[in-house]
Amino acid sequence: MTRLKHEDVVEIPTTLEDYDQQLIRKTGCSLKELAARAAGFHSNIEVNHQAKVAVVPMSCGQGIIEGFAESVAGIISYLGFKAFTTKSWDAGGIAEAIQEGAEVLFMADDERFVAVNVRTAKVSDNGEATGRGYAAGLERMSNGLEGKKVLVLGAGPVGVGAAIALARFRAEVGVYDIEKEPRERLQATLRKLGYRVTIETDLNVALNHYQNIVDACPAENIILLEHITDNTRIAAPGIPLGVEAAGLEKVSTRLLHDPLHIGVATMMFDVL
Ligand code: 2YG
Repeated sequence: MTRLKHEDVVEIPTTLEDYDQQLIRKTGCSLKELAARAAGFHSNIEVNHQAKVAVVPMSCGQGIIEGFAESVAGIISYLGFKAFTTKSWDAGGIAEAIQEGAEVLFMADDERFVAVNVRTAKVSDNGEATGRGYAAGLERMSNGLEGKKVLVLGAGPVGVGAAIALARFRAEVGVYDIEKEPRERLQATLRKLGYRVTIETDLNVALNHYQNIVDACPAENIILLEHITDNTRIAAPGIPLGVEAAGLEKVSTRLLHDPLHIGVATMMFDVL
């Protein structure tokens, strides 16, 4: 689980418009359209924008990340909802959120980042939602994934969320993880859902073989310039980015990567 830093989030609220324009150029979808699609909405006209959303800072564990709650609220407000960060933290913040009439609460400690709808009891987890949101982004960027091979790097919660969504898009899913156990667990999870997954045991061979990649692992400099072709498309929720600097120029228009946007937006539509 990567812990974001202040510098990862500090500029989010003031760069949302630019971010969205880039996302539209790459996927043909705005953040709102992509997240609604990932959450199973067919068009976002069914959306109740009246939902009041509270983001509650949590001081436990390694503590508050300055700017984190503000960035989460900024993304949710940008989607058209009424979002605010509570003045109090932890239990006081949860009480304040309820007293202010919030229907949805977002909060993150060091283990989980969740959205909960206090009226419907719907819950969305950032890891799974991020994987599903990025899979939807790759599907749009690729104009459909049916029959296409997609490599998932990293079999953690984000990779599992992505693999399930990719299988639902009828992609041919391969998974690589540096450890044997997580990739076999991912394969078993998908098998239970009726999907086949190919386990890749050699990263370099896999990266030379797949053109569509979901980079859901925290490793840096694993996707190299030599692995990138004119048809390579990368959805990279993993932090830090796994594409080496020399490869960025070549893949930039076919690369999705953000610290919070797609995951938070997908969580919001999940709990509506
Ligand atoms: O409330 C706060 O400010 C802190 N308790 C937030 C701590 C968040 C820790 N988790 C992470 O930084 C990431 N797992 C968040 C999601 C990253 C998505 N790619």
